[in-house]
Amino acid sequence: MRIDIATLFPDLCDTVMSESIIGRARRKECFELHCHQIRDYTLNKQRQVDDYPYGGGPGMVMNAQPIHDCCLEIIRQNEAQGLPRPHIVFMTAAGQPYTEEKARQLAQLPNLLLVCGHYEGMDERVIEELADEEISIGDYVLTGGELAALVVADSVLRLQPGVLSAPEGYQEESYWNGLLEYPQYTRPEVWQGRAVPPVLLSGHHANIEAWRAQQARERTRQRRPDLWEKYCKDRGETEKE
Ligand code: 6GU
Repeated sequence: MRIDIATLFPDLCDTVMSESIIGRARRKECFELHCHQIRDYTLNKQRQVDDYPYGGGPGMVMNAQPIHDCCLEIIRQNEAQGLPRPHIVFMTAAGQPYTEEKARQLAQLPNLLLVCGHYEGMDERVIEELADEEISIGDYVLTGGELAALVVADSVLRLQPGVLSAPEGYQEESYWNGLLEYPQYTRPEVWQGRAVPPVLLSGHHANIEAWRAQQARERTRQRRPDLWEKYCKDRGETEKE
């Protein structure tokens, strides 16, 4: 998979995507990631990327032109590599809420372009012109789309082959099956007077699996009644307890 990020902070995005699990997978070429400076596509002497909003009001609005020209160059680079025109996602607080289901959809694509703006917004016309969709990562306001784009890139790239060490690793995690994860423990067996649940030391794999499944359901019911209701509905209301 190839991901491109169009942003005013390409170095920030590049640094984040060069660390830890994603950074290692990038060096192994499990995927390709390119960060692009929108400011490089301005046509004015001051390299200004924003202007006052028509109709007045606080803050500035990003101009359509540099975003548009940056995206066209990225599309050209993708096509020169033999890839299709990338699926284009604009990161905006007004977008559709991001979920693991969406991550799994995006992970199937050969290429993806994430476009970051400021929270005051981008000129709506460049969104109309280019966006296949708008995504928000939650109901709170960020100063820019970069952290949101990095959340999307991380959650999509960890689903690519070779990125995680154990391919079954993510099957058991939160949101994969619609339940929260069961609690995990490692050495020592007793820490600060707290013992590991004895079943996990029993070596009885069927009992361990049953305990974990029960913990996952109980946690979801208590902590996330919204997820629990959906989980039960999806299973024909047979598992209410
Ligand atoms: Cl994608 N952008 C901004 N600026 N704020 C957000 C967001 C995106 N998602 C949640 N809040």
